[in-house]
Amino acid sequence: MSVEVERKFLCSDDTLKTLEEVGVCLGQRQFHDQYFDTPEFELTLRDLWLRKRKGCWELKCPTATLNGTENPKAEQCLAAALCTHYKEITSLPEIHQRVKEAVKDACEDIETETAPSEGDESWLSKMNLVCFAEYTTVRRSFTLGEEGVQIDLDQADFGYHVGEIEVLIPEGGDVRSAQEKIRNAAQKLGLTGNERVEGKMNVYLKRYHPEHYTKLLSAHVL
Ligand code: V4E
Repeated sequence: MSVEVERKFLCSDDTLKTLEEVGVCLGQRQFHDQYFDTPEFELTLRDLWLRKRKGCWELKCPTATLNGTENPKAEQCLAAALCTHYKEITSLPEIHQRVKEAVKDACEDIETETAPSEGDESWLSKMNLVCFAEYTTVRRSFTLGEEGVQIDLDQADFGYHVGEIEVLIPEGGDVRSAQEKIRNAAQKLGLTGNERVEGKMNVYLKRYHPEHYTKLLSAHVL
């Protein structure tokens, strides 16, 4: 299972120009995401993001926080503050198990529910899961030549675009070194902002489901 360490950024015309000059374009793809949760937001309030993308189920879960260096330098603290790290689970039995554990207080009779087979979606209604967000993204991907660093420029169909610098590491891998690679890539792109940039979901929820958004803000998930 891999852990995705990433930093989002707002891509100005200057950044795009730099990226096109120093980066290599890996191509463009389009995907439609549907995100699911219970009406009480039991998954997202636990920072669990269940989605269906291109017909496949994925669950993004937070990873354990770092013990790391005892006295991190200021730039390491900043790099960490600007980055997120999430585990991406793609095995349907494991997704089903994790979701079942998260919603079990609300659905007492799902204890004995067995793992679904591919294509069987009856587990969604049994766990009271409904789609709360869906959007299509056009993604252009680049590499800067630095090993393992990918830059994605996302254009969502609800009118928001955002960039991501991303490094994939194995679970238990070196998050600090991934953050360092991301910091170097950000420098190459001339990114100067020290603020966390909103992802597509933040903007989507704020705009279309403000009540859900407020709950996640209060719970410090977003
Ligand atoms: C993890 C998460 C959410 C799920 C969507 O994740 P995100 O990386 O924003 O979407 P996308 O389409 O780029 O997925 P990818 O293709 O990279 O796997 S929605 C909110 N979160 C948590 C979160 C957060 N708290 N802060 C920031 C800056 N991003 C995400």
